[in-house]
Amino acid sequence: MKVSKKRMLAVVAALMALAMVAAGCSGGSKTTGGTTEVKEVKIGIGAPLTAGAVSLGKGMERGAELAIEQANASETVKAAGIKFVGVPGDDQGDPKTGVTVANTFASDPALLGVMGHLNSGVSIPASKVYADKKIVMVSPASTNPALTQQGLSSVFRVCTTDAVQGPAAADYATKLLAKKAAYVVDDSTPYGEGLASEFAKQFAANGGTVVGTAKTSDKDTDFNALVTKIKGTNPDIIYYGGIYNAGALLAKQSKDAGLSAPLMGGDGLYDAEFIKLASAASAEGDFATSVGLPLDKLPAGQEFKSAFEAKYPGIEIAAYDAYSFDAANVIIEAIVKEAAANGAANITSPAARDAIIKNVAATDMTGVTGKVAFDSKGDTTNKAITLYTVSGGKWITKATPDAAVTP
Ligand code: ABU
Repeated sequence: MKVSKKRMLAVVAALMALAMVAAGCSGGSKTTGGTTEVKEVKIGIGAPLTAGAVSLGKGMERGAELAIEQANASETVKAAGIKFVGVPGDDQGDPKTGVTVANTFASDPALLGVMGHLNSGVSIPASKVYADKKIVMVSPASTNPALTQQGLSSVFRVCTTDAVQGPAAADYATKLLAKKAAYVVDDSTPYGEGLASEFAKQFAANGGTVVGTAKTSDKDTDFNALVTKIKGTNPDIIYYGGIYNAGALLAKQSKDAGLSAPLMGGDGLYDAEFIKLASAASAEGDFATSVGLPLDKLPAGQEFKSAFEAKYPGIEIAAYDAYSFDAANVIIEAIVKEAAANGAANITSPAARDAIIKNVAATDMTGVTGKVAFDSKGDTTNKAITLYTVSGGKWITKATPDAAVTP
């Protein structure tokens, strides 16, 4: 991926030049006895890697590692006297494990930023740990609004929130798909509850009827009793707030029971594993929204795909790989800018940590996912939501926000 990377590095190079003039110094690196010292800076990669939404979590790791590899190969980062190291932390999609991972990250003085986490239920408690240690956190994927409503200046996300995704899904359901009767289920996680509730409000506001609601668990595997209940209400769509692991089983069991209403959910369903777990036949015609635009609609999408395929041959790009690439680059850019201004040797100081957080807040970058910038709470200014559907065993784009969402 060269274009957006080039743009990012050009900005950093210009900032470095300005900073060097202002500081009257020769750059971020320090030369001792003819040897240039390189400061190792760590970026935590917090994601579910062995349990929970592993397919999405592994994608986050891939995206961040690609950004780190490209940064380390760039002359700008070398000149700043920095070498980045990605440190994976397996939160297993579990809030308690996530806090343990956060504390491990926070105990490392060389760790200055965290690209993560995936699950809002993990990101919210972990973000407090990072805030205490002035570690900047950029989530590529946690969409529950509460994450950025805590008043923590170190917390950011490059994905939009479920206050945008839920209503957008309801608009697609009512205005594009002409659905009138929704049965709304959530998995009792902060993500699932918030998303389902935002969907239900907007579905009703658009004139639809919520014919029933149910709460499940993200660990549930048997939905047969619920499916019988849903069948009795005759919905023309089932909305599920939750992740693909359980969502796929609900999709399968509802189709097995003869329900023709498609399942619709959010970005937590938008993964190839959903189709694999449900079976292509059961998932056919189901829907998921996800944040942003599809890669093929983004100017730097093809270049990202080429770089991705070169590093990870044969691996499919998942929903949050590109967002994780951009989130990691936001952190990298902020650190390089500070190293250029005040020297790599000081980069782990409390003052540098404050400056890195401020640099992230001021991000104005063209990433793979589009323009990357934050509002005063740390939320992205990119609020696009795309609708996908399963067709022939694959997710395909059904509608993008630039197309009119009208019947
Ligand atoms: N946004 C999908 C990932 C799950 C979450 O936000 O909790």
